[in-house]
Amino acid sequence: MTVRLQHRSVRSVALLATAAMVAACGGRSGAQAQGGGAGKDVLALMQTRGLTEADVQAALKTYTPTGKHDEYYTFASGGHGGNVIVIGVPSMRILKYIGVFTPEPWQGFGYGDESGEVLRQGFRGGQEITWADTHHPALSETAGEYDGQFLFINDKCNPRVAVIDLSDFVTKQIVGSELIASEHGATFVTPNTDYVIETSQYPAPLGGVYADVSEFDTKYRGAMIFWKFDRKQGRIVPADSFAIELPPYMQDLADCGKKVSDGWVFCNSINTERAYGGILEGKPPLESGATQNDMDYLHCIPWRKAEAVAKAGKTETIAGMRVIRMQTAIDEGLLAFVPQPKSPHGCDVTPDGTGVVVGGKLDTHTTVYDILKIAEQMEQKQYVGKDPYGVPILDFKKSIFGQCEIGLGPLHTVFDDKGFAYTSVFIETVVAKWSLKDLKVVDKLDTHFNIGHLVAAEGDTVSPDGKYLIAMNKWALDRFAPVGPLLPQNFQLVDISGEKMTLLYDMPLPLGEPHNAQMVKAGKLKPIEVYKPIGMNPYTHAVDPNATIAGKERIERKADGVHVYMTSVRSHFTPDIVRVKEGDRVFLHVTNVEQAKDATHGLAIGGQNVNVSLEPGKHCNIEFVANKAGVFPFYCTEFCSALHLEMAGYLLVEPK
Ligand code: K7E
Ligand code: CUA
Repeated sequence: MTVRLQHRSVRSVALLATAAMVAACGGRSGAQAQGGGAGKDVLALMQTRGLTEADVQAALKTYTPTGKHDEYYTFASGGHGGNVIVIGVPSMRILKYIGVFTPEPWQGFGYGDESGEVLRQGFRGGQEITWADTHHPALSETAGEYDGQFLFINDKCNPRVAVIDLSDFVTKQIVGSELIASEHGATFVTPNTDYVIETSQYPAPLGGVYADVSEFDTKYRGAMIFWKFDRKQGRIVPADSFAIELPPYMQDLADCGKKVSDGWVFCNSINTERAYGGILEGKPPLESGATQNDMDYLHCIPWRKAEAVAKAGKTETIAGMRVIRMQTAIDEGLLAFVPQPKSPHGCDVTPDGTGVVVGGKLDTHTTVYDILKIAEQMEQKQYVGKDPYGVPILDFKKSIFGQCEIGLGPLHTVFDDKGFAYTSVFIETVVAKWSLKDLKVVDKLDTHFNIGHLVAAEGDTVSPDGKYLIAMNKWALDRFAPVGPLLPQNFQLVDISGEKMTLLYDMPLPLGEPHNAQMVKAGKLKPIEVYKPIGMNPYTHAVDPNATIAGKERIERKADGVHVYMTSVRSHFTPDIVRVKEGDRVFLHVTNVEQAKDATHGLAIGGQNVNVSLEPGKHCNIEFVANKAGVFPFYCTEFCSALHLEMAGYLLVEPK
């Protein structure tokens, strides 16, 4: 297809291109003359490639020349990949995959060293689990602002929460509770990251016990877990965490209050009908059973009050978790409901903390709840009814600011710096921009195609940046070259700095449904360049007691097996010959004694499923049993120097 450019548009593009060239040349002498020529070249290029003026503008807004860094990091969940994808904005270049719940070979995550311990923390009931359905990453916050220190992410399928340290972009901890059997409303942090919220989705008997589904109403429950985060240690402390028992509805998404509503957490829900399927047992399918009611319930929880109740010991321990039972929560005023229209989804607190925006998958409105009105009614116990479990219900009309007529199937909402909200509208497949002041839609942008979440620059903090938004679309359909029936997802970068939203870039994401993301100013992160001092263990944040000092390499036979104290440096391992006997347990204590940036080695051993990454200064402890006699070459997996191929050695396993 050829694109014909209007004369006027051709001229303005030439001007645009020229201006861009001049700007890029930094006004050096001759730039003007060169710019003119380049403008003509750009025009020719545009015509050959069939690009419009808008295309060129979009390209100029996203193109990031070699050596230049991006303005924002986006941390996207890897969906079924069970990992996190780090993306630069506006270039949309992938910067890193972070192994989280899934082994990640490139990072040596889960292949022989202590990273395997982290993965094992996430096994449930002795069951090895090496995948996850990651949904909602959350950056740590200080006073409601991203502070660039930690990232949390959940696993919907096997309810777990992971802690990633952004000083080295490594997953340090996985916690999970068998209190609940699945989750969705995670991870969301309180404004100072005191707690990481994780809320169940599909009700089940608490604590992993059995009860037939016919006992759904009496034995099945939901729960919201408050994982206590210790920022100094950079770890969640399960012993200081607690949960609140909830009715067996499907709790969906949550968000924490901020500023005036600091101390509150909200969670929308679906299936207050308590349907549970049973197609072959003469019951309607779950989906139709769960959509009978016109209203479900927004859960309103004053978490600081709940924390005090937990501290006062008014809890019961189930599956190792301190649980505030539902009746206690009701008696102590920790839980109230406000009706929510038609299969609600999304739960997003406004930047000033006064409102919480909820969409509705089968609705045409977003509803803005007024948190202060909710708090006041709960304070004065002004209830209009009770649910079957005795949870008080507030009046819908008395609890809202109002509603915005937005389009069919509004889901999630993020915010900018000018008082606008941006809502993903699933059925209509658009981003709708609307004013928080008068609840009117001012612009809509088509997405390609079905949009799920969307993320804006610092768009869920107390001070959003505006500028950029990414629509995370679940269907790519015709956007990319075909790759078989399983298509990539499509991340669309949108410029939201002007009155009208403009689409800038399509980025295929070749992983399963990467649900949500966080976008943070790049300058807020201060990642380390090398591990210091030499011998640092990333999992203990200390020099490892087994760190090997250059010149002190050795092999020692001890009661528990053969300990090899090894160093790596360009371009050799010391020792490079390791002799053990068949059946020996082998401990490799390997320190990369380099301190030069990017002087990374890897250590892979044939036949042992051992593969670690040794960034400069890092120490790792590898453990395996040499249960097969033979000769096993080991080598460095990073092309670290001209003699990288020579960076190798032998593990000799002598027969018994
Ligand atoms: Cu956050 Cu994908 Cu709207 Cu989960 S959601 S399903
Ligand atoms: Cu070290 Cu290659």
